[in-house]
Amino acid sequence: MDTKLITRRRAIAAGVASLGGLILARRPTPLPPTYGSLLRAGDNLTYAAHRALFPRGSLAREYSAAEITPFPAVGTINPATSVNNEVGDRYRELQRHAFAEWRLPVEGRVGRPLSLSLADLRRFRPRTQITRHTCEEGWTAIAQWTGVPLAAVLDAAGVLPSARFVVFHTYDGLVDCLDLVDALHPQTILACGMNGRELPVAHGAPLRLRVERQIGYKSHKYLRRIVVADDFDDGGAEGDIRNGWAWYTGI
Ligand SMILES: Nc1nc2c(c(=O)[nH]1)N[C@H]1C(S)=C(S)[C@@H](COP(=O)(O)O)O[C@H]1N2
Ligand SMILES: [Mo]
Repeated sequence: MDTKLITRRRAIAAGVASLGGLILARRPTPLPPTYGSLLRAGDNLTYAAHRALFPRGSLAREYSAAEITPFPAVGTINPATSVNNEVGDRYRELQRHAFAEWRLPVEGRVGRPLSLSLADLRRFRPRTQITRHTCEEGWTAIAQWTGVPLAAVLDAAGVLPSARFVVFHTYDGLVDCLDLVDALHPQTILACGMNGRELPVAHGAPLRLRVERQIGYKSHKYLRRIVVADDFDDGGAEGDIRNGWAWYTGI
């Protein structure tokens, strides 16, 4: 009888371990490297405090359709307009065919590497959320986003137990990552729809990330590739930290 009880408990534990449990069962996430930057050392303090103090699944505020505002598309350059650049050329080609040939590799430390078309992504159970985007430049805007929870895609790919980060590569050359707390957060979605329409190129077509528990620049546009990794990767000292962008900007 005891054995039966244990078996049942194990079975329940195994079921739960597929998503949220993924985090709890793991070693703590290592702090990102500082590359000798004082700024990054300070960010690490904020990061450690947020992770220690705040509940993991707590949701960012969601709004009603009546609260949707105009939404600027600033600061980013359509990757197709960058010339003499292989990735930009590829984006231009994909855009010409309405992203029919666009595929999103989900690879790295996963049991089942994926290569997802937009049609594949639409087969996942969708999530729609109306949230406020906060740009580090001082403006905010509210929009409705429709997409697939990143957690569902990661679950389909089967994240290996040693993995700690999810790395994003974009068609405008960005490399950045999230820890698993933010990657598996229910409001972290891969969005292909904005305000009830297809995501426009200016806002990151065909697919962008929405990370509602961080400042707007973590919501990467023009997604090209997702890599599940054991180790931290944000493009290194030559990446965005060089320009003063913090890795963790929890709100
Ligand atoms: N690939 C990519 N994603 C990006 C950026 C970028 O330059 N490249 N800029 C970020 C910043 S600073 C902001 S404020 C938002 C802007 O999103 P929007 O163009 O939809 O307003 O995208 C974020 N995602
Ligand atoms: Mo921004």
